[in-house]
Amino acid sequence: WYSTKPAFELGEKDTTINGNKFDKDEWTNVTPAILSKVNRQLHLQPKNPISIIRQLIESNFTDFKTFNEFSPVVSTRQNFDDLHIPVDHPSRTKSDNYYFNKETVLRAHTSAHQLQGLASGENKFLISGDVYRRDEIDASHYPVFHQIEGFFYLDNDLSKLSTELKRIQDIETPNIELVDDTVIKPENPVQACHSAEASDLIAAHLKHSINTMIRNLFADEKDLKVRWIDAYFPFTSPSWEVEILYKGEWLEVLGCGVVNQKIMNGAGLDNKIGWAFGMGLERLAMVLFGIPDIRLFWSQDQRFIDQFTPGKINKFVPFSKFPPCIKDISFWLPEGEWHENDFCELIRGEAGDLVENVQLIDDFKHPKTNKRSLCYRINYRSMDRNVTNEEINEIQEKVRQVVQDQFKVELR
Ligand code: FA5
Ligand code: MG
Repeated sequence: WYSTKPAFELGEKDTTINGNKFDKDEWTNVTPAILSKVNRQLHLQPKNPISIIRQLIESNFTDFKTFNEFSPVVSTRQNFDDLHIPVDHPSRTKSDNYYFNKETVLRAHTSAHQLQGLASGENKFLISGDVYRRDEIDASHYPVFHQIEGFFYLDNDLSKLSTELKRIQDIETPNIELVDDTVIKPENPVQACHSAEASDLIAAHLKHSINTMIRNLFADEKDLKVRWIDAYFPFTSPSWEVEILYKGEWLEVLGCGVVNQKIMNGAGLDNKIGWAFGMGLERLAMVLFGIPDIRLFWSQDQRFIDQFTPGKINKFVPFSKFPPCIKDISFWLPEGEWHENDFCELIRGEAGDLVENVQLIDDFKHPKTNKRSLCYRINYRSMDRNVTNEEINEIQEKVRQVVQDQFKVELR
């Protein structure tokens, strides 16, 4: 589709996104590269693997209401405060998030919409969407990815909880190797306001629901191993993460837990008890479709998109990659802190999707002056065409300029 107005505009004093204007302040750090992704909505493009996975998950959670069109532009209240994330929590920092201003941010997780889901009055719902985090650059990290949130609650009543647990346990599912040796411990406790029995029942319901979903999704994968580990989130307790063994490495796919009762009470649901999970769709899609690079999901190349069919999981057949262009940059650091995320972000600002990965290849401290020197290797490559050395040199020159200006480094 085409729109006559640009979806976003970065002005001197404010930023406009889909018709809404936000004043800039010292928190503003959204970039054109990131804002250009906001309307892509891969989770709603029927032939994109992200959307195919979303639908398969939705069909696994029968009777769950689905919300897939909440705007990714949210208040810091929605993204943090509503979830009882402490004011000084590191997940709030400017180096981890994309802020329009002090009060408005691109959501960093679908949990930002838990209260909206609760306000709908539904007791079982799923929320999917694009989420944004400033992060490193490589084959499995991209500043935009997709999550699906699950939320379920019930009367805090032991007999109702047991009946409901029994109901879902009676549904048959394929078998896979699944390890869960987590036990309740002081570092990952039952909430003081919950009885151990009720918390255990809702946790068993959560774990069974997630294990069933994973078993169904991965029914055709050979030798799949899944494990549960303890975790921490300010908005759940106890909390866990689920990991999948993929190509010899444990890949974290979701976080979950028993919902912080303050969230339930805040929504007027004092006599209910609930669970929630948040799962990354790219990680699942990479395993299930055999997609080697997270940037491929964004490819507009027909050789990518035409390989997929709604409702179906099939292995991706790689098409020839265009050659990379590799450039190094080294510099002496000034005094003070060095944030790699800010550096990566700056490169992305200049190179957009042409940057495939950024890797620290040398970290050297001068024995006499104590000055630290870093060397990064930047791998440039296009998903859809050949890049020329001239155009990459031009980008690299800009990167050098901006790195020098912004971080006051001394280029070598
Ligand atoms: C969260 O985002 C919590 N909101 C999840 C949650 C929801 C917990 C509800 C409890 C209750 P976390 O930051 O761990 O947690 O991210 C959840 C999942 O998103 C990860 O397990 C992973 O699958 C995916 N994910 C996180 N960061 C990235 C990334 N940079 N690239 C791709 N996927 C990612
Ligand atoms: Mg995590």
